[in-house]
Amino acid sequence: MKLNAEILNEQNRRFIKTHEPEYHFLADKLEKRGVDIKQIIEKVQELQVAIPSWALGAGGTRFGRFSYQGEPASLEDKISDVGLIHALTNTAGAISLHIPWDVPGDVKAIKELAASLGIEFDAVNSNTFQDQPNMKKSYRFGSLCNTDSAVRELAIQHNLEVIDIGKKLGSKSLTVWLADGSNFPGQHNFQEALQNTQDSLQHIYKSMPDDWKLFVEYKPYEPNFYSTVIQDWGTSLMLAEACGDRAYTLIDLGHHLPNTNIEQIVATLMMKGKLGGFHFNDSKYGDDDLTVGSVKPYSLFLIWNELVYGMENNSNNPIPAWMIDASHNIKDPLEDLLQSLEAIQIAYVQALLVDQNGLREAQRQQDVTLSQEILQDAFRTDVRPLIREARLLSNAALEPLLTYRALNLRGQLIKERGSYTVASGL
Ligand SMILES: [Mn+2]
Repeated sequence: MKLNAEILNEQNRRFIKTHEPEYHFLADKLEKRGVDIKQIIEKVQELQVAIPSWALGAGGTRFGRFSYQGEPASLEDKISDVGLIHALTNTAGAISLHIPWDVPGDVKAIKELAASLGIEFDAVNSNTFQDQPNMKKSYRFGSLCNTDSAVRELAIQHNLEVIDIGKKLGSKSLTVWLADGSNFPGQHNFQEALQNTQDSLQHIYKSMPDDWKLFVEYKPYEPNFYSTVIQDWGTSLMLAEACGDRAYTLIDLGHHLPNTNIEQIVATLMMKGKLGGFHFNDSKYGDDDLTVGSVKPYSLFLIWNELVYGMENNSNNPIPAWMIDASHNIKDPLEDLLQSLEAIQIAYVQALLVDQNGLREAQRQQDVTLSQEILQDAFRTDVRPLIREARLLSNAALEPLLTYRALNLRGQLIKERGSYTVASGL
């Protein structure tokens, strides 16, 4: 199924009368303050967030999984779902594949399909957190950290295969997230596990093409509950530095202990030029993988504020590879992603509205109250008319979620794919 501009234009006509006065009111107000509206709209149009192939089916928990009807059963279906989201939002122009869940059969056909929908292949993700059929050794006690060199070798070879698949598709980066860790005190020799992991990552790094980046993701706990080998940003940064210039830390918003100051981690890594990848989601307690912005929108704004500051001031840091890493288990996955994309854009635009000069001056004057006011003024601005305008100018939907529902796109997917499909890997 494919959406064309004609269908979207027809839908947009329903909303244009409400949109226009709202947009002009906000644009006038901001322009009077010296905000360059055109530049902000261009930035919104440029922002592209990769959709991971595992977020297109309903996610599960360790207690069970409830399938969602019309789920994508193949890689082609997954790409076509991202195509729908991209057509509605003009913000999801990339897909991030999980190997071995999404090994492409016909590479040429897959590339053509993606190109026809304006979709690029972002970072490829390796999987050494579960055993695959007919494996000679098991990842039960870890992969890159394992005390058994044969298991480490297996995990390294898997990563090299993932790089090979990515090369064929046009990906330029590899994301490594390890489940490696221990469940009980005494299970691991911490130093040996870390050393093995560093040696393994260096091997993978040296095998990457010269124009590729390696993203090292961290997580404090789960699936192991006593220790994780790459538990925090400091460990990830240390490993990235041990690998080389093209190895970076990847922040996943859900991979922190409660109340961690994530915006400060963003600032620290960007100052060092080492923030390479970014996974969006939201959480209340742990790695909950909830819809972006659904629980802590002010935190998301403060994080974006540091991301914007870093993008403007740290030319040594590449523009991070953006991805949504959430997959909810009871919502329509596509509706969930539309909500997440909107939340990302809202926080981004609010951060762009922060009066940076005023804030620097207030900080120099040690005016704590004014500094807070400047941030909160941006956060309390309803920026949705600017985002709608950006979508309108990109021939996308003024109201992606309402349009998705009005066109009964889920109903059409169910008709096409049936009620009982299950996405690969889930
Ligand atoms: Mn992640």
